[in-house]
Formats: sequence, C-alpha cells, structure tokens
Amino acid sequence: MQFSSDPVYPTRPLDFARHDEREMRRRARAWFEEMDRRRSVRSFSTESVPPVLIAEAVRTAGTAPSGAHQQPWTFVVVADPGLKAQIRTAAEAEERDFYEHRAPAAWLTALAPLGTDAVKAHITDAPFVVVLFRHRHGLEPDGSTRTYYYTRESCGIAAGLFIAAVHHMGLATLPHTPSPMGFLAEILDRPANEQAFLLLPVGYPAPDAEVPDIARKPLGDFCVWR
Ligand code: IYR
Repeated sequence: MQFSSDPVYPTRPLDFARHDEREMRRRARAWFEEMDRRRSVRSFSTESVPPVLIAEAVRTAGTAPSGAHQQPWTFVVVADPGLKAQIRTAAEAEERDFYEHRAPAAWLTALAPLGTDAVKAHITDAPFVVVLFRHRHGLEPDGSTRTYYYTRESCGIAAGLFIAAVHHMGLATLPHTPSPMGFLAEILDRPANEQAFLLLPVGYPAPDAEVPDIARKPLGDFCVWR
C-alpha cells in the first residue's frame, strides 16, 4: 500500500536503443558467439593488468538489477601479494579439508572429470583476486539494521555481469567458492553484515592454459517453450 508520505523516486524518460529486427538478430547472435567463447580458466599468467580494467568490470557488475535497488554487494579487489598469499593459504587449507574429509563421495565423483584439487595457484598467480561480498542486511547510520531482499539473486546477477565484462574486455576469470569462506571477511577486514559470496581471480590466461574439452548443453535440452 502506498502512503502519501512515502518517498517516491522521481522519474525520467527511459534511455532505450531500439534496433530493427535484422540488427537485433545480428546482435543477438554476435553476443551469443562472444559469450560462448568464454571459459572458466584455472591457470593464470602472472602478467600485470591495468587496475582500471578491473574497476570497469566492477562498475559493470554494479549495473546489475537488485532487490529493491539495495545493491547488496561490495567487491574487494585484492592486488597486494601478501594478502593474496594469505588468502591462498587459507583457501587451500579449507579445500584440503574438503577434498580429504568433508566432500561426500558423490561430490568428488561429480568433480573428478574436471580434475580440480586443493591447490589454488590461481589466487597468487592472477594479478587480481576480486572477492564479492554479499550484504546480508543493510546498516543504518545509527548502527541499526535494515532488511535487504533477494541478496543472493542480486549478487548472482552482479557476478554474471562481472564475468561477462571480464571476458568481453579480453581477460579471464574463474568463479571460485572455497567453503566455508569466513576467512575472507577476516583477512579483508569486512564488516559483520558482509559475507563472502564468490572469489574471482582475474588476469590473462597462462600461455599454456588448457581447459576441459567439453560442450555445453544444446538449447533444446534447457529451454522449454509453452
Ligand atoms: N571448492 C572446491 C570444489 C569445487 C566444487 C565445485 I561444485 C566446482 O565446480 C569446482 C570445485 C574447489 O574449488 O576445488
């Protein structure tokens, strides 16, 4: 219910680019082809990357739609080699525990074809490690909390835009989810309302990088029309 005292955003005309159908088809196909070339990269070059490029990708991620426009995210860009080393050590400790003790057999079976293990060289090789923190709730200036809505969905969309932006500019990334990720908030000194959501190393692929020779599902296997 809308009360007359509720603040309402002022509105302005939508800035929308309309194309003819031929051009829409061309753009749709070209974008698919570009995104279809994206691969998750697990071995990175140590070559440096201009920080402004990472800033542009984060800026793009920040265009994501979010629940009630609450923008429940913080992207921490880690370039400091000492911090990256700390993150790698902590992530590898969690991953060793995962692979050696915690992972159910079915999960290890599902991962086996990818050949992943507890060694996470990408964290120290890639020039940047971007950690996306989800705001579980907001904080008012007086320290009280404000409920946020659909924060996981919002952060998932922002992460997708970040991954697309990184790929589009000619860099590579990998969504990595060491579990549990509590150590990231600690090492990166984040406030209590922020929880690590995704860790994304960003850089150039190693010159000899290889990826699993796998195909994506054909459209008909995951798109249903009614
Ligand atoms: N977090 C672990 C395990 C892992 C889990 C999934 I699901 C993957 O798609 C890949 C890895 C790791 O990073 O090795």
